[in-house]
Amino acid sequence: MTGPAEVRCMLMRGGTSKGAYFLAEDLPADTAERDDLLLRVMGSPDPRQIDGLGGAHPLTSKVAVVSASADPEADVDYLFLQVAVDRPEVTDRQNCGNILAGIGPFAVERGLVAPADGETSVRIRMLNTGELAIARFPTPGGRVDYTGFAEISGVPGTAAPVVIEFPQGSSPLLPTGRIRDVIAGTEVTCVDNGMPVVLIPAAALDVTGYENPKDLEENLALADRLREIRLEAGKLMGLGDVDGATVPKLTLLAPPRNGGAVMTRTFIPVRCHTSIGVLGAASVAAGLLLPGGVGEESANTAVRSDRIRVEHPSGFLDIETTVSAGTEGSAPVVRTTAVVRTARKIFDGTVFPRPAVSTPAPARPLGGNDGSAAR
Ligand code: NQM
Repeated sequence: MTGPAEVRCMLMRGGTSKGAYFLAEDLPADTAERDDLLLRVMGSPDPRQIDGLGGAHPLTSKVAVVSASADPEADVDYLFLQVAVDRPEVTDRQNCGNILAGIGPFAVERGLVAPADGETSVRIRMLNTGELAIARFPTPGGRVDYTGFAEISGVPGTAAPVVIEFPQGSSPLLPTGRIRDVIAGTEVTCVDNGMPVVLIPAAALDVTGYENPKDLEENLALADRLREIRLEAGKLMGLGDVDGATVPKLTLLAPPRNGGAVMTRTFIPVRCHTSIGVLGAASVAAGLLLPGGVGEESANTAVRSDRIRVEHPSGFLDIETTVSAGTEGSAPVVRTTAVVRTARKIFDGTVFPRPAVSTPAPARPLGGNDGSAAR
């Protein structure tokens, strides 16, 4: 596979993630060709991603593909692609609510959406799930203004707020049909409010839920238990064989420490998140709002209100969500979810992917001298 030698690309921070944003028309239409190109753009597979844009962690090895939408309910289509760091794999099996924060500004920057003078609202069809999101952000004088006073945990400083609303979705909130399941001997709640997540009381896995992410990642006994739960949960949640997949996520729950509703540690699904994903947090919040879930043992359910503060390793994320619990026999549904994020354009330009095939160099002495002068 060859593909283009250079591609127009914008590097953006979206929430607590960072990714390469592309117009769909700038990438190959063929999926295999596109994925091969993206691996070479990001520098995968390589644990350091030294020869590409990737930041050597799943949270900084992300791609957004954006185009004008043919759907009358949406302005743009957004496809999220997770580029694996140390495996040659690109997957569209999950969505990303953090990278989503950059989509509206990117759509304006690339001329897909005409900005208003003041604030612009962009309706985004998230192709990974088919659901809709509406993002609002400041555009004084018809230009995206990234500066402002919104603060989000996990990002230094402040920036302009991007307010994202998720109208009621269509996928079941409880994918197994039950508020609790026993999986691999552990009581869990499987929930999907935009991201499939398995909620697990940290204590059930012999950890506190307050450890730092690195220590949790190094706990091999924990990794084995999480893997066992994830593989079984994947089947019960209708996701099939999730070996090697990035979903479901696993969130350990512990009592809050800083006035929020719950403390979390989230595995995505092998590395431990340094904060928490947006849609992951939306699923945690919905799971806490439903009576009978495993959150009841660990969370402060007195803080059950429309705004749930989800604590995580680097601070907290506030999620506004309303859930109707479902009357006798009917399944619970989420009415709306909203969140504030920030985003920033880091660079806009041309990315030069690593060549498709590296040709072995002819053997010659160091220094570029082939020795012929000495002969
Ligand atoms: O849950 C990480 C992130 C995410 C996904 C992950 C996300 C979300 O923090 O909406 O944003 O769970 O892989 O970017």
